[in-house]
Amino acid sequence: MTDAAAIHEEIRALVAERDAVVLAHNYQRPEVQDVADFVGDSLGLSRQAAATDASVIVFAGVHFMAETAKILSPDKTVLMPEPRAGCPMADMLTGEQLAAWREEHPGVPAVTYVNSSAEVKALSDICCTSANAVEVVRSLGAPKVLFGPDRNLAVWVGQQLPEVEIVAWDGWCPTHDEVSAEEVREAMERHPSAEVIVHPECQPWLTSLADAVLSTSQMLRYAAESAADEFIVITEEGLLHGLAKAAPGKRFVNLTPRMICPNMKVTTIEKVRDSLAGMHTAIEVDPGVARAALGAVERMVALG
Ligand code: CIZ
Ligand code: SF4
Repeated sequence: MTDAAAIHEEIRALVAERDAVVLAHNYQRPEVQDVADFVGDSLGLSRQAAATDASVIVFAGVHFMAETAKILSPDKTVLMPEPRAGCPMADMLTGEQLAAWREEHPGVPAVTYVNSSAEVKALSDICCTSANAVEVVRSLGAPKVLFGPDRNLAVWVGQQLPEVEIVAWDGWCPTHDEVSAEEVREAMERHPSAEVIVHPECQPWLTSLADAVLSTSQMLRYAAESAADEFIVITEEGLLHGLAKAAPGKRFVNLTPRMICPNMKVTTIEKVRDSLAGMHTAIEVDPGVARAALGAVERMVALG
């Protein structure tokens, strides 16, 4: 048995012993995805966290995702194998900043990307993910909305809904924002018949040349259903593992150098095992903040 297979066995035994469920994000290391009960995007994993009967949720992802699981399931123990896994974009908008921003725009609803802290969610009218941002903003029927923290997703949503004035916070994802035009041009020259699929956290020049702008869950579906058999995939490289499973036999080209979110890679199978064995690190959210944040998350989940 390989080392990885032995650790997988240890993890599965601990999962049963602890009455746990392991949730892994689409950007996690392949061997972490392979040991999880569910792999998905933050919306899908939030749904799993809300629906599970297990008493312990082990969250292989970044901090805001584990916090969202705790907000949805306050009575469960939510463990992060590597609690230092943060999201730099989420740190770009603080609760204090959002409160001040809202004061500058009285009466304007605030839509917050789930890539944000519990404090920020608690001060928001509704959350969204990259999979449902357009639908969420449309559902408000408002002529103007504040949208944070991702400026690129804000522009993308505004292009889909020209009737809504989107006021964007100036945050961004370092992994998706820093793709160079040269890399994309070279990949397109090397693979002229490939479809270009781009995540909406990328800059507008890049989403405007895409064949499709999609969240990770949408990319998995799209690749399986499209008539094309080759794709240039412009999102965090962890998704390539899921794409190969979702559309076997198709070819997926990542950019060089590869797009990697360092925070998504700090969780390893060894850390997943150790967190279950030692029951650490439990994520806590202040109950008052969690109650207020739950409203914004539930309004999003209720949209379907
Ligand atoms: O919503 C998510 O999980 C993220 C961060 C990306 C995506 O498109 O799925
Ligand atoms: Fe945050 Fe970007 Fe990493 Fe996602 S890929 S967790 S948005 S830094």
